[in-house]
Amino acid sequence: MKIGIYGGTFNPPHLGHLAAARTAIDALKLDKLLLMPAAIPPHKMLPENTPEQEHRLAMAEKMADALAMPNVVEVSHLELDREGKSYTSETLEILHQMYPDAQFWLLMGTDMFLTLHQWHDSRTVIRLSNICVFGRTRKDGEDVFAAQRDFLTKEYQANIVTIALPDLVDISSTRLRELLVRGKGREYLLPSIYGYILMNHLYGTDVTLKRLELPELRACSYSMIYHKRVAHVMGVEEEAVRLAKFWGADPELARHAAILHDCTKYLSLEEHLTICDKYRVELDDLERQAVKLLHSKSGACVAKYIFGEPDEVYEAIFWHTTGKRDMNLLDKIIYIADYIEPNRSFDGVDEMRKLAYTDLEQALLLGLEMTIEDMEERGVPIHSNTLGARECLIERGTTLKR
Ligand code: DGI
Ligand code: FE
Ligand code: FE
Repeated sequence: MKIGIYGGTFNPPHLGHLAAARTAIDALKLDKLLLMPAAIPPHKMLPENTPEQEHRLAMAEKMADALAMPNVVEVSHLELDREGKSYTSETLEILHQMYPDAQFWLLMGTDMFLTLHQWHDSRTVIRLSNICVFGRTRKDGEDVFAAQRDFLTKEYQANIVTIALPDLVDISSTRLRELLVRGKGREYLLPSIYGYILMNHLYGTDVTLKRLELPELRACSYSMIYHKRVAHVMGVEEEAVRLAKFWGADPELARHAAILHDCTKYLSLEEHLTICDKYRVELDDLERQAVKLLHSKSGACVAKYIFGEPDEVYEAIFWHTTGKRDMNLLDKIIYIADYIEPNRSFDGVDEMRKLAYTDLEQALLLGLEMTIEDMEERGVPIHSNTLGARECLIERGTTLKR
């Protein structure tokens, strides 16, 4: 088994780190890549505005999630959990005990590589691990590496591989932190990490979360969900705006509701209940037990009270999972967009897509019928608002020609 170790302060992790991780996995054919956020010892000079460890860890987790290789990429707490300064030699010794048969690859940039012989117990480091060096800019080629590589190979019997990063994102964390204070730097970050920084006001980013510009609003929303759901949310945004323009609803309200509609999807039951209690949302017994039903309620609260969205957006998110009697145009659009966005594929999706642009009520009814059928098959209790939404349409003469 080949294990890569990518250590750093990840303060914050940026697209350069992401590209390096991806390239290393490919080039070295790694079976596992450990992202290893370093502990910053208390006596060391901290860079300005360094966030709490907990935040650096959360950001590293987001980077791992965005690499979308859950069986390969892992965030290791090994160095954060140890007191004080962590020596790489010690980390490697621990890892060797954890994975006795593994072959290790330590990933590092040029600067680190050029001082490798001066590290604490560098002989142990080189004995226990192979070395993989990233070229940071195109000019760091062979000529810069060559002397150090020859030296380490002769003196320490090091095994060294150098890889050039394609389309290199040339940014350092130091420079990025300077940009962030001045309200810049978004283009160097994963949206989910940028959003996390904004929502937690890290690195001196002091923006109010009410009425954000769209890229910032999207980033915040994506920071609250897993990477695998982002495409769905983007699809709902696209579909909701298209439907709003087609049916004469406000496309910007539709867009905002779509961007935020699933933002609390991954909260725990407890977290949903805390939010709903705080904002005095009345819940019935079924809702109190069903996380699936709660994310629309808590999501609506987050949209309104954290991001300052207007009531129309609150309502559309609030009803997007069950629907209800007397849905307004925007409510219907968000419900349907969620069902038919371009990434969805299920039996009947094409029919529903066609109806969405010919008869909105029929599209809605079809969605409700499919949900009810599906719930019945799975033996899940159907919420009275779902049934009410269907009843209301039928009472008003909507029928499905199936
Ligand atoms: O959040 P999404 O996955 O994009 O979609 P959604 O908000 O429509 O949530 C779908 C989930 O909600 C799905 O697992 C079924 C569940 N759901 C929808 N209507 C009802 C329901 N669950 C219960 N118990 N009762 C309902 O009436
Ligand atoms: Fe949802
Ligand atoms: Fe959704």
